[in-house]
Order: sequence, then structure tokens, then C-alpha cells
Amino acid sequence: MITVYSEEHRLRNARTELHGGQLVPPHECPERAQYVLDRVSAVGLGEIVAPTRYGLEPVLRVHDRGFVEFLEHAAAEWAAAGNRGEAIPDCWPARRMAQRRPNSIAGKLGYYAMAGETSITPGTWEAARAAADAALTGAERLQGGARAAFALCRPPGHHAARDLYGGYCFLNNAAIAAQSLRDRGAARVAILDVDFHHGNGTQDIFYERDDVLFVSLHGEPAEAFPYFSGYADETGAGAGTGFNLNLPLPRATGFDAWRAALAGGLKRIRSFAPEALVVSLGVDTFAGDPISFFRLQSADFASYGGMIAACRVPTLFVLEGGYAVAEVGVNVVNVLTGFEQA
Ligand code: OKP
Ligand code: ZN
Repeated sequence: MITVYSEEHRLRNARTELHGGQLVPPHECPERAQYVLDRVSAVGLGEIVAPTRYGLEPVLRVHDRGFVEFLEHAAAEWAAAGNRGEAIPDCWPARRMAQRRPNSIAGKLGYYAMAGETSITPGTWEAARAAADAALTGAERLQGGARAAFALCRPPGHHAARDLYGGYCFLNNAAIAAQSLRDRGAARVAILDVDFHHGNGTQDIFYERDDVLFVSLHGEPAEAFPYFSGYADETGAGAGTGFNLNLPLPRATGFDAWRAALAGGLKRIRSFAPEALVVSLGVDTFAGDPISFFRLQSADFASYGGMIAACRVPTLFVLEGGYAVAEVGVNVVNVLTGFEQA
């Protein structure tokens, strides 16, 4: 399968992540993409192509315009206000407070952030835009008849909602790709999110729709980020009722239980009869992941790649998380080769 990759991901190179009460080097770092790209080459997965530039129109199909303009200018506004560190929020519109957008950059950060660990830096916007273009390029290949494609996206996207960033995410690459597949004529698109964390942003974007099914396996939100989204009783609303399936799993979940949950998710996907499948592919389910609590081994990733292939639906893989940096390449590419060999 083809891999869509842009060097522009390197422009997302923050110095700081708020973690454990300290500003530490970010888990979501450029080396992650390098390990994945090196493994794609090492196994000869297929051609590596640069993304096409699609501009903002397909981004604005799922994101709010004011939010996108905020992302574009936030780092410069933060610096112009005299701040010396990287841009992080420290005040939010919490319960019973006004849900209004302030003018000052410090207020806008809180207004648009769903979490506070993620610094906005010069270059973040350019990298996020290139990642969205990679997902859109992969979607275009599917529509051109490809069985599968891999968008090597960095930064990731599944925590980004219509007008929220955070959890290392800015633009929702998988949602932008899924919407583009709908706009290119696919009647129904399914999104399968296998990242350890719940894809709250993707859920939010499609929550009231019956043309895009969202299925997610993740650490139970009472115990795991993003804490305020991902419960099993979040099943969709309005026309979308029944088109959102959350499968939260407990601490120390190993492959047997994880695979059983995946089988249930794939069953729901098959009954939906999608014309395209987008996989939010995070490998932070790995036993060695530093910020997660599942116990998958490297060989398990190849095994579940084959289960996804058995759906027989054109499939776009979009890279999300995975922070055991040296193992990220093997684990991601195991899913892709497991898919291709099935
Ligand atoms: C992004 B993706 C550690 C908490 C980390 C953010 C996690 C973002 C994961 N102090 N909070 O889903 O892999
Ligand atoms: Zn994750």
C-alpha cells in the first residue's frame, strides 16, 4: 500500500509538554514519524508519496472557521503578548461560566483547549495542515480504487473536535478524510479508532450523523485521558443515535480481551455496510507505552491488521498515537503488513 508522508511534520517540534506538574520534552515528538517511515522502507510496504495541498476548504467541512484561524495565529499572538514560554492555557470556561470567546490570546487558548498539556509553537499550524493534507491524499487514493492507503500523519488528530484542540491534536485528520470520502461520493463511511485513548474529537464531529459510524476501543475514561468522553452510554444523538459505539476496556487489558472487543466493533461496522473505512491507528495499546495501560505485544498488531482486512472495505489508515518511540515503527507497520497479508 502507499504511504503518504510530508517532511513538514518536523515543524511540530515543541520543547514542552505539561506532564506530572513539570514541563517535559513532549511524548509526541518528531522521532516517532522517523521510526515509522524507516520501518515502512525496511519492509518495502510500497511507494512513499508527498501529500497534495488541498487548502482549507476540506478542513472547514469539519472544523469551525474561528478555531482554524485561531490555530493559524496563536503562536504569533502569544509571542507578541510578551510570553516567553510556549503557548499553554491556564483558564477554562468551566461549569456555570460564560461560553464566550475572549479577545486576549490567553483567554482564547482556554476557550479552544480541551486539555492543557499541549503547547502551541511556531510551525505547529504548518505541520497540522500538512498532516490533514496527507490524510486527504490517502482518501483520494481510495476513491481512485486503491484497496488501502496509509497516511503517516503527525501531529495526530483524534482529540481535535469541531472547535477544540488538545491531547497533542490540532486538526482531526481522520475526520477530515472521512468527510472528504463522503463528499467524493461514498454513501457511508465507518471510522474505527484503535488508539488507546478515546477519540473524543471524532465522536463529537459525527455524533448527530447516521452517515458516518464511529467505533472506538479505549482505556475506560474513568481511569484514562480524555476522562470526560468515551463512556459506553455515549451512543449518538438525534439522527446519529446508534451510530457511535464506545468500547471502553479496563487497566491491564491484554490481547485476548482487546481482540474480542475489536471483533464486536468490526461486527457493527460490517452491519453498517460502509463504502470506506478510516482507521485511527494509534499503537499506544502496546505493553511498553509510557502513558497508557493496555498490554498488547508487537505480534498482536499484525494479528489485528488481518481482522480489519477481513471486512473487505477500502481502508485508509491514519496515524494517531504511540509513545514507546523506538517500537512505534514496528508496531504500526505490523498492522499494515498484517492487513496486506490477510
Ligand atoms: C494522544 B493520542 C500524560 C497525559 C497525557 C494527553 C494524552 C494524549 C494522547 N500526562 N494527556 O490519543 O495518542
Ligand atoms: Zn492515544
